[in-house]
Amino acid sequence: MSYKGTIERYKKFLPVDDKTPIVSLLEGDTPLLPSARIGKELGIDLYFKLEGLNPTGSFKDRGMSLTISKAVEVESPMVMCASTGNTSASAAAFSARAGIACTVLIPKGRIAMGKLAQALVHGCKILAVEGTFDEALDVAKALTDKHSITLVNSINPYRLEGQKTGAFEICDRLGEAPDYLVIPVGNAGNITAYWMGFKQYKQVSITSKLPKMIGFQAEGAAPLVCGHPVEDPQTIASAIRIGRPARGDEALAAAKESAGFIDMVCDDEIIEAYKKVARDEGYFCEPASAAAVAGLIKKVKSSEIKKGSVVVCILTGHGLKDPDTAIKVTDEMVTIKPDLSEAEKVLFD
Ligand code: AN7
Repeated sequence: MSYKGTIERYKKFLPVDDKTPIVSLLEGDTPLLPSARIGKELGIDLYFKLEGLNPTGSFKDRGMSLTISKAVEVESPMVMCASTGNTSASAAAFSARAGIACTVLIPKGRIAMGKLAQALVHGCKILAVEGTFDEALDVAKALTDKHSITLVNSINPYRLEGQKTGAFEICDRLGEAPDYLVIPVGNAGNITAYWMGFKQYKQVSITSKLPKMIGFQAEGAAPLVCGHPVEDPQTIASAIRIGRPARGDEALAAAKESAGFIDMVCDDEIIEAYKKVARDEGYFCEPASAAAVAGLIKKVKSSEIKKGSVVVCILTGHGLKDPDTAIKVTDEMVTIKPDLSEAEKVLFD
């Protein structure tokens, strides 16, 4: 049996035809891991979608496969994105695969080390912008408006089309949509894409129900919760340090239409959940992904998410993307001499 990426597996639901060149790294088909402990503690039937197991370590690969394929189809000379790190890593990898030029704009000093390493090693052009992500995106938009360069941020509709395959996989695996879909929100493309995917699968009767869409932003970067843009967003979860989400209106509409909501969690809650997933579940996700887990825990405790329900939580990116944060928020290492008795003393005294 041959391996298939997202486009080949879900061709009939995507805007492709036989002439579309498929650029794929066999992304998607990520595990839906049943929770070992957190679900039981909360009294819900909980699954984690391990999007960090995509080829570049985040969910961005789903949308990037389709977006780069379409850019190659129209013979675009270059693709470009602004990014808090994961989009740039994915764009760099898929462009390398396609053999197409790629430029990424990143907020200087504000993206996680693993993500920067990825962009560097794939050999794209990197512009480190002295400013926020939102300001970098403004420059990317201006450049792509003026020159013949394809913007591959989630303003590009193909990004959402590709990312909706995550919703398809969940329904295919569970037999229908869950009661709740819990997801972190930054530029707001992913929650928008998942909602599109669930609605499309309901239209063709693959699922009979739709989930409530529950999104979480970080407190210092929560424009959709506060109801206004945030000029200088702050959070330890650098992936979602975004003050003017490009798909904000669609995300709010998805929450409303589905009878869900978008709320926020603070950095302490994010870090607590980040360690809890690693320690109670054995899976290492990045801080932005843990925002969803933090929010989930809070909302089950407040009964805004009902006990007994089926919940899928999207763990959007791999923990190894951001080793600095992992090391910064833990300090449980004991230094010893290479000596048996010293080791025994530390372990058993
Ligand atoms: C791990 O890479 O915006 O709400 O430029 O990397 O669809 O933006 C990343 C976002 C959640 C939020 N989790 O998703 C970028 C970027 C992780 C992320 C989000 C991001 P959206």
